[in-house]
Amino acid sequence: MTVDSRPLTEHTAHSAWLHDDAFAALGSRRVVVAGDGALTGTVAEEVAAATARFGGAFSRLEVGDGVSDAELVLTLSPPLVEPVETPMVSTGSTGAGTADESFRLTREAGAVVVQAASDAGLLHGLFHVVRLGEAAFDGPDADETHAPATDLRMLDHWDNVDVHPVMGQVERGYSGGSIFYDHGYVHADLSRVERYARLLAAVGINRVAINNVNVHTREARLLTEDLGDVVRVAAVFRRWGIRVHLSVSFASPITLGGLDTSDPLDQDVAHWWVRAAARVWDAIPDFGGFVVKADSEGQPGPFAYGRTHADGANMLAAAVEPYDGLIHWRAFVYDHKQDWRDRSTDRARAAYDHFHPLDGAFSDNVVLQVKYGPLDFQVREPLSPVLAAMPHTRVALELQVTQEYTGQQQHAVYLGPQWSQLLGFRFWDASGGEGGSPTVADLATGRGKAVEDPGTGTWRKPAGGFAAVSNVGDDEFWTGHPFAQANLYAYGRLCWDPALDPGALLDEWAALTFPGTPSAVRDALHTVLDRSWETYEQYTSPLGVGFMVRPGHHYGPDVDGYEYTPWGTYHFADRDGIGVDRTVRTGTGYAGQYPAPWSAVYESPSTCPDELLLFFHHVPYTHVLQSGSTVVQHIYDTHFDGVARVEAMIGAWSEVSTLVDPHVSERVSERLAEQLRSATEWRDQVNTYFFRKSGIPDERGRRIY
Ligand code: GCV
Repeated sequence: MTVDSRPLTEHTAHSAWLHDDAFAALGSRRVVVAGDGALTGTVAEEVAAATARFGGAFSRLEVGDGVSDAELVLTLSPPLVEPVETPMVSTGSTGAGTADESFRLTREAGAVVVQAASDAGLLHGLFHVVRLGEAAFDGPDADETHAPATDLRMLDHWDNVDVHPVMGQVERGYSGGSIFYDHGYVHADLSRVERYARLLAAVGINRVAINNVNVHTREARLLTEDLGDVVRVAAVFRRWGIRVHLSVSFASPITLGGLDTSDPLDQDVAHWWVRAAARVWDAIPDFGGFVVKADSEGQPGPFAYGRTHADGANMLAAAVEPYDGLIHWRAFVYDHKQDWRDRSTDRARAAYDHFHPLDGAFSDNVVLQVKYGPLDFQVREPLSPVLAAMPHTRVALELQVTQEYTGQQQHAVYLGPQWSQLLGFRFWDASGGEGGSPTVADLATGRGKAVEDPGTGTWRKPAGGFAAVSNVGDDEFWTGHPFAQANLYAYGRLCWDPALDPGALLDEWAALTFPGTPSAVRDALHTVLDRSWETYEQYTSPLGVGFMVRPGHHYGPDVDGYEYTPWGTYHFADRDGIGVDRTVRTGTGYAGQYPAPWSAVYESPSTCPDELLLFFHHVPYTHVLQSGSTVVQHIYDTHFDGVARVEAMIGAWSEVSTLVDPHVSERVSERLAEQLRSATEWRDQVNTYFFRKSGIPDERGRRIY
């Protein structure tokens, strides 16, 4: 195809967490890079640039050459140091041809050796040293092995090649245009993609799907006649150890191949996919695989032919299997044309109802990609029960870095604490303690303890990994709100190690992004971001009930916006009460999709955690929460408090805003002002709505309209 010759952007992209000064410690040392492999070349280029900038010395040697006076050696095996007694931690390989990405760091009297079995591991080791800064060299003697929790650490882009008439260039994108596409073309200049790939490599991401899961006519052609563009993009990511995936339409044999069916059990259809896969891997030997959104929100799928989702996924899996390819099959399947009058249909039940019966039926190279909650990336939802209900299926946890329902990168909302909480959730233990049962992170990575469930027996899950929707665009700061960079950073780091502390990740991000800034700035960042997820929850929809957003674009409040629509996202507020009865006893039965003890905990309003009460129960406004407050008073209190907290965020930021780059400062201040306006709108609409519905005044007599 032809390429667009217009320049990508008129401005320079922000350095994000790869500020030049973040390389000062490494760049001022005598550094040796030893070994071959393409990514070792990338490591060498990084080191050469840093040492040139900061006055250090760089040499590139063969493995085994003498390195006597080096302060840092980055080398492929065979080892330059004695082997450790304990073997390198296994990554729990998930197949799909991913190299061992682990690395070993030893430090003796200030001399550091990073040693890896693969060049990918060496690249991760390099960025580990960058993150540590001076501490890499100053620390006590050490011998550590670092390995990712999972081989599958993926970002999905919902970018369209063509500008979609409603969703634009990037569906749910809040950061300008696409870094890949511009009005029907792939950018001629992919330098922005190269910078992005470098940023992703520095946080450990190793797979990227480059087009929207809603695959429109134009985007479908990436699989066939426009494959050359994918080849170009893949070449850029390859230099950074990242494999490219494509979202494909299940109807491709019809729309691209001219067949009259895409029935997964039809031989011609299967052959069409075999040939399509052969062409893709012939052009891109390290291609990752396909992502599929089927029978969901209008996307075609196997249901049209009376086939199951296992039939659909396995047919594609067979086509990509010879190349170690993967099929990421999304579990986001529900009826988006339901009748709001019908209270027995519950969208939250849908994924479990569709997929639980298929456990064990999927091929080994199918990864079922499950959104963290049963609805749709709300600020608060319970964990999807599908994660616990498929012992024999590889299940990936899907998160949303792009802030569709969490402030659209106008609001400062640091999602690290939310993800950390989700990853640490234990389906078989409600004590909140360390427990003997696996966490969600264990289920996604296939590591950790085996599950002991009376319903399903004892099992250890095969690894599925992580996927998330990217928040990046061609905006100067990549992410619209400069602080939204912290979300992308935290996502990558949590994929590598789900046990990392989100507060510590914020410090890491800030130190790399704003090196040398006074501690007052870091303190202000914590004041603004540490509790920002909770703050956003306070001034938006209450107690886990969700939505209440403006239909379509999903920004700002509209309490009844989705109440009488076919989308299945209702709050059922009337003059007496609010919430969705999802109990087994009187409701939709959704609570019964959880294993014990959570099925029982969620079933009763007296044990259901306050923050999820309205997700599981319809209760009177006077219902007393575990906190001691009534539901309606809780709504008033949290909404007033949420806005007060945004005011405090603005106060904290204004004290330090002159200490940071004026560019950043100006953008942050502008967004915080919008956050306050929007939070105030949320507060007033939500409080007024419930005051008018219930007739119950605020016990503190604050202004409600
Ligand atoms: C890509 C939500 C979003 C849609 C998105 C969908 C999905 O419904 O609003 O824009 O479509 O999720 O995850 O497929």
